[in-house]
Amino acid sequence: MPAKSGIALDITADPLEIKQEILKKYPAKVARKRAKQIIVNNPDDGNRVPEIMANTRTIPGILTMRGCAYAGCKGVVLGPTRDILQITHGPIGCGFYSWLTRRNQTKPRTAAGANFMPYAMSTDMQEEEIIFGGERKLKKAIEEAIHLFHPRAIGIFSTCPVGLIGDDVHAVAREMEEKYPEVNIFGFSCEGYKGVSQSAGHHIANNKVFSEVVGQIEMQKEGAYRFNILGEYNIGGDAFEIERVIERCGMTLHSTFSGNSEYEEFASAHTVDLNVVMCHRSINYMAEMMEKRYGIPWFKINFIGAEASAKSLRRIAAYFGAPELVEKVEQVIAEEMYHVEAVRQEVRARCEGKTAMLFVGGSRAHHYQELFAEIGMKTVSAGYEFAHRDDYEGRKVIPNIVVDADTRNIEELTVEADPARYRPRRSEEELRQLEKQAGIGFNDYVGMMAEMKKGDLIIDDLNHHEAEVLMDKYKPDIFCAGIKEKYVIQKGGVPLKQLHSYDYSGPYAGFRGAVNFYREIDRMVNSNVFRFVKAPWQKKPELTGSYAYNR
Ligand code: CFM
Repeated sequence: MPAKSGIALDITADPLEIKQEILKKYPAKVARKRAKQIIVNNPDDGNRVPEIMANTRTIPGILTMRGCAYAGCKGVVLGPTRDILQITHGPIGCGFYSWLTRRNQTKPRTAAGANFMPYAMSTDMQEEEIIFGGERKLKKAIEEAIHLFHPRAIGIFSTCPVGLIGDDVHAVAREMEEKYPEVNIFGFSCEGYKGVSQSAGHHIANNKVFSEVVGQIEMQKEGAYRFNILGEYNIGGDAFEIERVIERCGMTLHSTFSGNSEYEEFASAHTVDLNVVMCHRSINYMAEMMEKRYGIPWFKINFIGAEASAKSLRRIAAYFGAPELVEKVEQVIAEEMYHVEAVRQEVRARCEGKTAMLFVGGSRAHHYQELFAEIGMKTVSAGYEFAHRDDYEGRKVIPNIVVDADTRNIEELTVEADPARYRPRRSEEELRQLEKQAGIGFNDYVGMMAEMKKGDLIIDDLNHHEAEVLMDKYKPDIFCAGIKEKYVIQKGGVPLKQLHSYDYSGPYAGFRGAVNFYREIDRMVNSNVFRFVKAPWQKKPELTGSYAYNR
């Protein structure tokens, strides 16, 4: 494996050849499908990129990096909310393994503030419930939770067996809400098998939170510039850093969906004047629905990367338009950048020209390229686990995306303007003006591929075999993925940075986060330790096999 020398490697690998190398292991039918999901990037001046196949089923037998719909709903979108009491209706493993492994942090505003995140709550389904039904046990669990914790809201999350045996979590929620009208109780049909990945769970979560929570409370936080951030989950404390910067700028972050968030903030999120979207994949549905019902415009921002953070702050300030705000934001950026710059230059001197690969869920494979670029590192290959074509190619392709049976299974809500509360925050003309003057792309996301280079290899739903080929051919200086990949890659002599949980580190968002990230990557790519690693399979012969499928 890689003869790591500490000097930057020249990337002479031909991406088309690497693609062929990957495909040649597969049976013909599998190779045909994977060929559409492995694309050599070729953006043109008009941000047009080649088409990639995404959001389709993983071929059985392939070791995918993906998770399930339950993970996307309970773990990802609702998990970081501290005071919605969350009950996993299912066998104990689902609840336990989705409990805080993502390192989403939280901090109640007052010492008395509710925080249920230290608890993993589950109905602990047994054979008896599988055979005779689990609704009775679920009702008991809800009553027990209400008596012990007095929550304002309870979410019930369905796991695979719930769908298979036909427990009606929504009927249970309604019944229990009648009995306890002071508690908002809602269920999610987020059985793990829904859709093709956790992406389905995001959509299910968006729908329920929108229809059952948003708009329930009329509350406005103080401040003239009030907005929500959608799709920021406070992994490793990211949201704390973003909150710090926004507060310094004198703006009001009303709610974050859902890092460091509270029920009341979700319930009153419709009162703000702007939504900005960080993770497009997991929450673009919410942004669209809130615009349709309440008239709140949205645009995409990114707080990963110091430059990206500065750009995002400038756009938010431009949207509100007040000269004193614009000035204050510039002052904050200048002060923050002063500290970032010193570290960036120092780290860049050691990292310039090194190469990175990023294979993460649905946003980070794109966002983190910013941070690498800031220290002079090149991304040579990247892909998402479960994102859709719009996250790769930009939202302009949405009308051309073919809706298949798996997607059709996930409910698309019909949303209309609220007769009393719809209020366009800006006129059409003002929005067009802002697009022209501040470069804000309302309702848009250009996607990852347009911002990557020609010849970069883009791979959707990367698997184990493909990761090995990439390692072998590109010999990257760092590989970014998750815990399932970490030790295989590191045994191969390349450091792996977990971009889901951040390993034990963070925050990486905002300005202080950028400094943390530069330091961490510097430490990893310039460490000698990986040079001495010999993987077990390099010493002993490897067992190999081939697919029997279709032969
Ligand atoms: Fe969005 Fe996320 Fe991501 Fe995601 Fe995730 Fe995550 Fe992720 Mo792991 S919401 S799509 S479902 S940015 S948990 S905080 S790191 S795969 S790239």
